[in-house]
Amino acid sequence: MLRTFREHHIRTTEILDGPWDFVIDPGNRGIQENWFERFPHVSQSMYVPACWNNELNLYDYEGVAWYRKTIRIEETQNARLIFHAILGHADVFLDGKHLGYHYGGYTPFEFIISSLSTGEHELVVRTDSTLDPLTIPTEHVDWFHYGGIIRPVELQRLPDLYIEQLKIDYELDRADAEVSIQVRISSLSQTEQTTALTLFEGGREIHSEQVKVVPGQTSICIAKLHWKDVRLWNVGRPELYTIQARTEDDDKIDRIGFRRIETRDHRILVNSTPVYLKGVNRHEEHPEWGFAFPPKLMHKDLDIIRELGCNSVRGSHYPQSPYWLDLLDENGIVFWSEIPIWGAFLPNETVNEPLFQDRALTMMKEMVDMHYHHPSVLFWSVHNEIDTRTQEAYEMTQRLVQLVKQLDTTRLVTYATMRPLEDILLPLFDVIGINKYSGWYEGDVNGFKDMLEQFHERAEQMGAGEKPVLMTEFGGAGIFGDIGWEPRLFSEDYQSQIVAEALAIFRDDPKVGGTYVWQFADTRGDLKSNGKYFRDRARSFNNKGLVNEYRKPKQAFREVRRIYQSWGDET
Ligand code: ADA
Repeated sequence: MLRTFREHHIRTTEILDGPWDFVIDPGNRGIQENWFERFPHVSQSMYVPACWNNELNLYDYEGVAWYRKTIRIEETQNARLIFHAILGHADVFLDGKHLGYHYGGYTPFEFIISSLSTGEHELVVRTDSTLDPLTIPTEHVDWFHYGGIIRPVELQRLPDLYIEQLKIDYELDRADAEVSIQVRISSLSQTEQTTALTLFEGGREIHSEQVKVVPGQTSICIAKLHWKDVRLWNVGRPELYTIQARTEDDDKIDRIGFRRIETRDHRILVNSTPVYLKGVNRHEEHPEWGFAFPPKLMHKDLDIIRELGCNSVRGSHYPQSPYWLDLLDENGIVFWSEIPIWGAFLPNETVNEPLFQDRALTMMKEMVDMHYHHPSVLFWSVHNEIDTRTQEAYEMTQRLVQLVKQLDTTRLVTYATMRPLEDILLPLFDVIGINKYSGWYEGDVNGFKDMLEQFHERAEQMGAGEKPVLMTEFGGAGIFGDIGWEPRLFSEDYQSQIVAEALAIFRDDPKVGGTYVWQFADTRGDLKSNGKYFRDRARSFNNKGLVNEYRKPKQAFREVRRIYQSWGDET
């Protein structure tokens, strides 16, 4: 399931999930040997979506792998082929012909194929999950290096005039909204065509016009509407609006929520009400599924997060599934969305590389496009823990922030810094996220007090003293089941003690506007027996979860639940 609601009532779509033919290519011979035309004798099948590392004998495999699926077309049609997410590099071939290349991991890409003929077609995908110094993330990253087609593949049937995009914007004046609905209608026809375009809100017609589209071109229609007394989307009290654009042969449905986001007095305001953000960091990962996280488990994560008393989730560290965001929209939970620049060991030379920067900009744009309509998204985050002391970091960040501001003027732009006392980027952002591990990687939990005091002073000096500060990471590891008489390192007792103490310190600081415990659930780490990083990850897991990888609660879960449930949403 891609979404919690139907995106089309008229357009027919087929989900190509299920077993695909699969072969790994450790020697990278496939291109030379034309595997896209002659797929090698199949050794196994691989379920799509999935991460191959979860299958037998492929746990460690990082590199090139090929997928093949035969599709049957009953009647010649125009088609839109969407890959909702493939990790790393992806080359797509149809009947031996290269359709295109995409680099990324957590965002969709697509191909339009006009007049796909009746009969069988062979779809081949070459993927490469290799991480290197210029990939995002780079090779040194604190999560397991999965590979595969991790979200569904969709084949849609398009009429000659099809809806390429539905984009909804609005401006709020109290509860009145100036709504602008933009529909792009593209032509795959040889002749000029005309269609009626009708817009509906919750089934009620709100606009209609005739649209002419020149062969091979796109017509852009913009409807400006004034809506009085809209129901606002609030934290914990969500209200959603479903909008459908319909032509004679096609349609597209999306959902929005009306809310205004601001910052004032170190707080995030939603519809003029300050909200204290009670959050967790959530990887969309599970030991049996990797990053191909099934919707059923998203419901479970949601239940646990609600039980914790959270009103916010940080999507660490990459764009998460639209289905997950739909659930957050429906439950009035705030989301922080970020791209996978994970920088703790990121060299400056990398930050400077044009290829790295281009990839980052593309990822940012694709993420904003994908999640644009979700009211739960309040923050776009451009990176995590890069070396924020350098001019190189400043320049790259400036480019990223500028791009986000061009794409979306309504949300807050942010990042997570691990060097709050030396960081030169503070003035670039609307909101500052701080990652710190006092009581775990450094000193005593009380170190947070000192750090925050110095940070506020420094922020003031840099002209960033008014910005809200969120504690975006803090915590410690507790191995599930290790409970004793005393709080030892790696015990559940120690973990719960430092998390509780840290929360009390942050809540006492009026300049801190919210907290995100690292982390929601234990996640598989990137352990290499010959590697120098992450050697403290017992069981090969990052054990700082409030629940373990199978979502069983640790003592820290109970402690955070007690604390979060005792705090109100407002400040
Ligand atoms: C960092 C990082 C997280 C995780 C954490 C930890 O702050 O952003 O992804 O690696 O440290 O557990 O050390």
